Amino acid sequence: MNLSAATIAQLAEHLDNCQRNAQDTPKITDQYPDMDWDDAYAIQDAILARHLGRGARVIGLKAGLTSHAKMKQMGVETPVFGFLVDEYSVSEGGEVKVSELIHPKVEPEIAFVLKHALRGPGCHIGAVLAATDFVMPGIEVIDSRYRDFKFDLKSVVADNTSASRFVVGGQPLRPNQLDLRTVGIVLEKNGEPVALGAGAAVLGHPAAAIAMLANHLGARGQEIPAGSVILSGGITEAVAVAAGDNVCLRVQGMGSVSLRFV
Ligand code: OOG
Ligand code: MG
Repeated sequence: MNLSAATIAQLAEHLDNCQRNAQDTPKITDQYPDMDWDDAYAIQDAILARHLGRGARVIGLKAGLTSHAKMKQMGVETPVFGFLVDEYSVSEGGEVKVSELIHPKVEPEIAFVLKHALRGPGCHIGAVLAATDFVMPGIEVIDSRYRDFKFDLKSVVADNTSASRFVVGGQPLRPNQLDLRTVGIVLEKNGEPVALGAGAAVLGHPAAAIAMLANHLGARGQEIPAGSVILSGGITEAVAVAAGDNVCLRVQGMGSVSLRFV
């Protein structure tokens, strides 16, 4: 760790305020170039503590930058992990108010719901599938607090990996009812397909992203709790949205899930 406890607390407060006020900021590594990975996750943890202090509940976790399309779009090379709190959850077909966000984008994802906790190290796809109750379509709304969505990995980790809203829905399936590598997805905006892909775009198999998350948490003495929803990461590039947009994700054999921006 290269940052003092006071600096970590101050950066957490700053990013938390940016999110709450829908205001952007230059990426924090501009001012703190020595920030390391532990500092970045410590800032994310301090933001989580602020949410919990306001009465929020953690309802899930997310992996991000798990596909080449996303890594290329953002110019980075390593997956990152964040948390999902109750206020991020949008009901199926529900509304997202763009006035509460800075510059939202949507991502097509496969969501996992676990029946057993998962703990690394050594977690692999097989362990993930054994622990998975069901998978379902999910749309993540990301909203980097950084100006023009420009960041490096440490800045985006500190900013809880741009998490802001998500919706899950459609037809849940047991993991043995489909091949998550070949499952096809189409993301539509206002009825037009804007992105398409297949599950294997995420690390060869979306369950690999969940295994990486379990191994990441295991190294910090934590686990993925049973019952959590986990977003495995955008299969395609993220797509910018504006008020009035209707977004629908169709996943082969799993129906569709949608939300509206107002
Ligand atoms: C970081 C979060 C990326 C994903 O699914 O790849 C992410 C960002 O691109 O702002 O959630
Ligand atoms: Mg995502």
